[in-house]
Amino acid sequence: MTTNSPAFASGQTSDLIDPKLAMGWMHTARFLTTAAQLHHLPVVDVPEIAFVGRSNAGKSTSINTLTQQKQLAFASKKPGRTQHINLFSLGKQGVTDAVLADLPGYGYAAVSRSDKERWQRVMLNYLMQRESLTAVVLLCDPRLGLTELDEALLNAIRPRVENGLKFLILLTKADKLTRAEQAKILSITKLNAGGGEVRMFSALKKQGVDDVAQLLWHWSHPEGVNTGKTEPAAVAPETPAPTKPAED
Ligand SMILES: Nc1nc2c(ncn2[C@@H]2O[C@H](COP(=O)(O)OP(=O)(O)OP(=O)(O)O)[C@@H](O)[C@H]2O)c(=O)[nH]1
Ligand SMILES: [Mg+2]
Repeated sequence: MTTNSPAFASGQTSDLIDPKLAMGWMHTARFLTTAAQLHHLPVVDVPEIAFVGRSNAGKSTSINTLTQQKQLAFASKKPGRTQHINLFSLGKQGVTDAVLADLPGYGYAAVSRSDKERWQRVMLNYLMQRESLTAVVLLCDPRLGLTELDEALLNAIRPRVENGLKFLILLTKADKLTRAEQAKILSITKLNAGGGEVRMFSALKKQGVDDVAQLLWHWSHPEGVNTGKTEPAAVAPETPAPTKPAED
């Protein structure tokens, strides 16, 4: 299993950013904009990392945990909470050097068929066409494993993965499993990950948080730790950005 990040590819741990710095970088996250459709999103020319997965898998919660902010993304016990693509900017001193995207979940039974189809279309368009998309984090509840829709998503992004799109399968809610169960599902998922990274994660126990922050930092800074350079902000909204997330 490899990533395209020099540090991860070479396995030289000295090349890795200090997890504290990676966490500090994640903490800079701020709301950028929200959109119901791909063509309403601003053009972004910094790396964009999308959080995708089944409804209720823990996408919004993991964004809040990674960014150490309680309510940046809307999380809820009720599945189907996120209904827009919500973008968050990352970068120190207000200089955006990456964007996180929180996407609505799929597979929520109580949604009407037409809504489901509309969302699957918006999501697939986003995953296949969004130019700034450089990495996908697929969240999966390990008690359910990779579902048919997760597999369909992995198939849809495969051509982009072959062209360098990175992906991470994040096994969420690790706190619901014993250590032995975690080890087992981790090794099974790694076998099926097809070139992607796999990590266990618990928002409740803060498990895997530093490690994922470090990975996302390296994915967003392929030039590495030593240069530390940040390009100027590169976000050009096509439409005026609303000041707060739409009700979702
Ligand atoms: N025990 C436990 N519960 C979690 C964890 N992460 C998320 N949850 C819970 O799972 C539920 C769903 O979390 P969300 O983050 O809203 O899930 P989502 O994937 O964004 O859902 P949609 O927006 O509907 O697609 C909430 O009740 C969270 O508190 C975790 O690590 N451990
Ligand atoms: Mg959500």
